[in-house]
Amino acid sequence: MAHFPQHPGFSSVLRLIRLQGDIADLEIEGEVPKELDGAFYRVHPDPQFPPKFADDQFFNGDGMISMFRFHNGRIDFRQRYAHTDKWKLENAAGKALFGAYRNPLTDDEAVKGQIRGTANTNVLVHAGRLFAMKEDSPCLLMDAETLDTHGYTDFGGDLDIPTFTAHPKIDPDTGNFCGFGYAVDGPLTRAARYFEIDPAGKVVRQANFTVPYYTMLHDFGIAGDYAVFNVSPYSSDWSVLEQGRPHFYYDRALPFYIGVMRRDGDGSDMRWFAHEPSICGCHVMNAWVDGTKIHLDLPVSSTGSLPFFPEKDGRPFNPQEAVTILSRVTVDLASNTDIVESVTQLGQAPGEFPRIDDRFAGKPYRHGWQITYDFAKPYNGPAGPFAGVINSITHYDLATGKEQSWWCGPDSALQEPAFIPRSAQSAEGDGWLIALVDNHLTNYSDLCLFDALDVATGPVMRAKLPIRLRQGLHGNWVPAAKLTAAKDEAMTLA
Ligand code: V55
Ligand code: FE
Repeated sequence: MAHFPQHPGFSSVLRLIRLQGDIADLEIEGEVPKELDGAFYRVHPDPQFPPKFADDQFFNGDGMISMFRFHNGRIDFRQRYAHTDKWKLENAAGKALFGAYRNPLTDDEAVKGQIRGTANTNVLVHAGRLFAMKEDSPCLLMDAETLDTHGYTDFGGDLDIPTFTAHPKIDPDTGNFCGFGYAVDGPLTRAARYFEIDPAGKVVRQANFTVPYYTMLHDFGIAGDYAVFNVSPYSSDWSVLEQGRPHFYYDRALPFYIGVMRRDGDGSDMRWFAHEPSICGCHVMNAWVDGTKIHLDLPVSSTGSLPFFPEKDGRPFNPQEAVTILSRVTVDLASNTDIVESVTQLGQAPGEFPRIDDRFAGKPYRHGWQITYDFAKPYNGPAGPFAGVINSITHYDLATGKEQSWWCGPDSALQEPAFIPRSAQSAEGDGWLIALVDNHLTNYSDLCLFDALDVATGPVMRAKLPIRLRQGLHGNWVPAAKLTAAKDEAMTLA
């Protein structure tokens, strides 16, 4: 008999799903473009068992992976749990054994030393496998078609670090998976490693570096030959874990840093550019090289935007200061001071979950999209975390400065979009945007397609699910060529 916590983190809008299954040929409103052959994967946290602590964090839930397979003008849906080591151990015990988010001190004695990962943050196909990713643990490999779990990998022993990234960038020229791990010398350590994994699954580059202070190194950018990291003041220390407080606190006394290093080096060239007073960035839209300058485009706020991680000095969460605005942070490699050159506002509509046409990762680019928050719009659904403001999708034309938005209506909320090119050769931005729209009144989700350069018109197709998916994190579109080609040379499993 499962008794989940009776508070807004687990009930109402955030009620758990825990449903694994298949639906062949989803009901469609409009038309599924015939040429669309591939799959959209996304993930949400969905605790398998009632958590050990009633105040368990959203980020601590077990990863539930959804696949929408597009082919021949139809869409098939599949949903499975990522069978992490944690999921399997708890499944066998019939209850939660691991404790609080990123706090190994709260785990049952029986699971001490086991991999704590939940694979709940991002999913992407590379080298013929679905990578299910969480930044505190290694890469979990799953079957891209069946969603069966193979298990954690260290890439044939080549990647000997305990953590992986949930925000890789695929180099559009080499096809390399570019990523990093942080806290690689153990929890709360400043040691980090950059790496690249080629399209066959071989680790081809590794470079060690040290972050200026322990931080949530959640996302990064590639900019041509460089890797670019943003260090924002989410930090922690052992006293926090010993006292059972949330893993991260927001320390306004710490500077904001941009780190730049060559992707083909050993990390010893890493240069940190500081900015004070600090700002906070989380997800990266893109980065690119402009002569001696590097631009990193990302939504930033003047304090941390995650309300469940407290301010270190105890002050209450300030929603105004936490609003994130798309901005451009510029550093100059020719400068002889280690100071960020400028932070300029790029967008008007506040938002997060930035996306681009991924064929332009690390290059000069024109088009970006985000979920945006239109605070002026009404909301009819039940109250709760995330409810009411995750209500619009905005296209940012960075060449003209124009923005256009679509509001999902008073009953619904949005999940992170992804871009699908019309064809491999089509121009930047020519294609579709794909995103889940969750209706909080009917409790159904629609997977929607938009004309990516005309989002204001609204969905051109809706695939209708008979359930509402839980608010999720990240996902990606994978063209069929990558699903089938990769299968032939699937990497050696650990
Ligand atoms: C984030 C999300 C995480 C996590 C650390 O959005 C940072 C930021 C879903 O899990 O573990
Ligand atoms: Fe993220």
